[in-house]
Amino acid sequence: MKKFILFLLICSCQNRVEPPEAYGAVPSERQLEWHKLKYYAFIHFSPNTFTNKEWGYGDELPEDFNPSALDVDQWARVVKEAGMEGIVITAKHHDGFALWPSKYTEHSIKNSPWKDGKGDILKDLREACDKYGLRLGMYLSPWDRNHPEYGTPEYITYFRNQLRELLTEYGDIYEVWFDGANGGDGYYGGANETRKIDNTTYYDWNNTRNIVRELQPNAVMFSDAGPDIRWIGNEQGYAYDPNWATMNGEEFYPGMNGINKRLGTGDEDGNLWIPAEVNTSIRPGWFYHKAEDNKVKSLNQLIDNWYHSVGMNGNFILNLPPDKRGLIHENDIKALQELKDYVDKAFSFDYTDGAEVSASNTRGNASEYKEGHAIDKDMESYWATDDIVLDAFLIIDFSDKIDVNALLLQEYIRLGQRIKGFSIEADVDGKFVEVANGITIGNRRLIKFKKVLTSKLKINFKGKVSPVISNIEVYRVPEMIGKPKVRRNKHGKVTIFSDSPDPIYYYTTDGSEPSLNSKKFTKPFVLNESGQIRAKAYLTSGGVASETVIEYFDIPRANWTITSNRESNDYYPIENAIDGNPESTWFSVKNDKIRDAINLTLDLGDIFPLNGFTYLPRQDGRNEANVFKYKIEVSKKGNSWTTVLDNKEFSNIGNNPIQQKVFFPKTYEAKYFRITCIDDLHSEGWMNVSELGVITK
Ligand code: FUL
Repeated sequence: MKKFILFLLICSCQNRVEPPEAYGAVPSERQLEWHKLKYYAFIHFSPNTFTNKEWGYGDELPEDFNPSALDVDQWARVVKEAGMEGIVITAKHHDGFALWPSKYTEHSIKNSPWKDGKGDILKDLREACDKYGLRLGMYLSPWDRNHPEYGTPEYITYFRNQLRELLTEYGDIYEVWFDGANGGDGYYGGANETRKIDNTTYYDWNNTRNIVRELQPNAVMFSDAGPDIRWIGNEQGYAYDPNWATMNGEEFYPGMNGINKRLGTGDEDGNLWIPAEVNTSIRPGWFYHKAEDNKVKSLNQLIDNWYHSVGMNGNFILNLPPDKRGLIHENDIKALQELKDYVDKAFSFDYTDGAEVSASNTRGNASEYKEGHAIDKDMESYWATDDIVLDAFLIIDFSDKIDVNALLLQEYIRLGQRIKGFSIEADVDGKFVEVANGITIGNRRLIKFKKVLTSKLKINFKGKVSPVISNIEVYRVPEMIGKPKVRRNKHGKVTIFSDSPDPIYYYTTDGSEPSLNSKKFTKPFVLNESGQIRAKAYLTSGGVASETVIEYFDIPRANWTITSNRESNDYYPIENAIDGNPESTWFSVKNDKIRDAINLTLDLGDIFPLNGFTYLPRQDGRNEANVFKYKIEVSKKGNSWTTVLDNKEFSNIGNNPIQQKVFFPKTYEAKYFRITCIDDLHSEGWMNVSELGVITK
């Protein structure tokens, strides 16, 4: 009998076709758990919420933190109802204020008026997360503008003590968020000075990370350089193709400059698995500002973020900043629900259900690797080819003709990220016609293409090694048309355009809602005064309308002249700063030896009542030469100058380079406006401006 069993065992071993070997770096079990998530919330809440700042200086008083109706149960309910799976909270942001009664500092809610200092937001949030079945993550800012010892070894002990509190007192933590920012100056216990640290050594990351491993072995650690998940390199919520989950991690450290683009793509064949988390805020800023109540991301925008995060080999962390009441604002809730409705509707019916699938090759002709596994919804089963077959295709046959316009592709990432190149073809009148293509897939890739009526889709894969596909889904998602862009050039000419395929545009200038009865945009027109343009795009093919875009243009710029005390870089003329085109930028020459701060002076051609200004830094994904510290002066005649603002900072302009809109404390009548760059972001002695404007209304 024993011999017979042995014989059977040998036979079955011989018949067994070995699975493909893993390729390159592969995810850890904790990363695989994280890859099962898609979408979760970020909460930015601190004294900044009350002082209207993005980066607190560290001198805010605990009394400043005084929410009138704080209700973390509301946060968790909103998050759950939005279809999100967890919450990462700024337990401590750069201002050093702790949202829990930390033993190690007085700069915490224990000295705030909220609940007479007896409350603990993290404890309440833990309970709320448990109630709604959400995960909880902690953001603990390494940079601390409040702590007197920041910059010395003592602060590292303090930082680690706080980390231990967060990881031992609040249950299971799924993610720890370490930010890379260090803007230099701060309160630092009253020192009011600049403290720069060496990002490569100061935090002794290996030992700091060990604390997380020891206390919360399942938690993933985020930073702009991993070790478990990485930043995507922008704060607009966009991953692009290619997006490799691999990186040569040792070449990076948190807070390293000039790596944003590389973080965006990852490193093909990088030796560590460090996939991307895609972050953005539902509003322009990370903290709540009343002035942004009407700037909540539109449904179109959020859908675009969805395809470029969840659909681009990343997870999506969307920030919902509680307001001064301590509640997630109604406008934010509305936008979240609209996105939820779209996602539920768009991906409710998968056309691979009931479809037949065939493949150009199946590994060893073995049933465990057959093509059916690519549509069986079991993420642990997969279709694989023989080792020597790197190019392969699948055909999905729906038997009837159907309208489709989106596809989900997933690699079996336990065996690495193997595919570099894919295309999708649809059978149109008996011939396969390409409808979309791309480079990387990874854990999850959603591809949206123009609607096609077809009974068969063919998906071609190009592997770096043999492809291994765990899942494919096919959808017909609602058609959308993106918001148009409205621009006015220096001479007052207004253009309306967009990236959408076949739009027509209608617009108004009187504040009314555009419709098919409004003026149709056919060619650029002139707007020679300040005014508002509202525009909407429509799909020519079928009535679908975009959301309305509202652009306000201040006084015309035709008579403006602009000068600087620093020469311009040859390729980036100074006129770029006022040409109305955010894609063109002025760069001064770079010279860190000249100690004079660089300035730009606008001659507005006439005297105007100035209430503020706008500054847009370069928009090309880099941040060198962005103005960080600045001074504003105005003048009536150009000989004597009045200082309006001095030594101010554009907080977070490195990571979130959106338009900075700054109001003056009062109105100044002036013909001349001057901005001086006291310090650029990396103190390299240069300056850039994509657009500079004044606010007269
Ligand atoms: C950045 C920080 O400086 C911002 O304030 C915000 O917390 C964002 C998520 O990360 O780098």
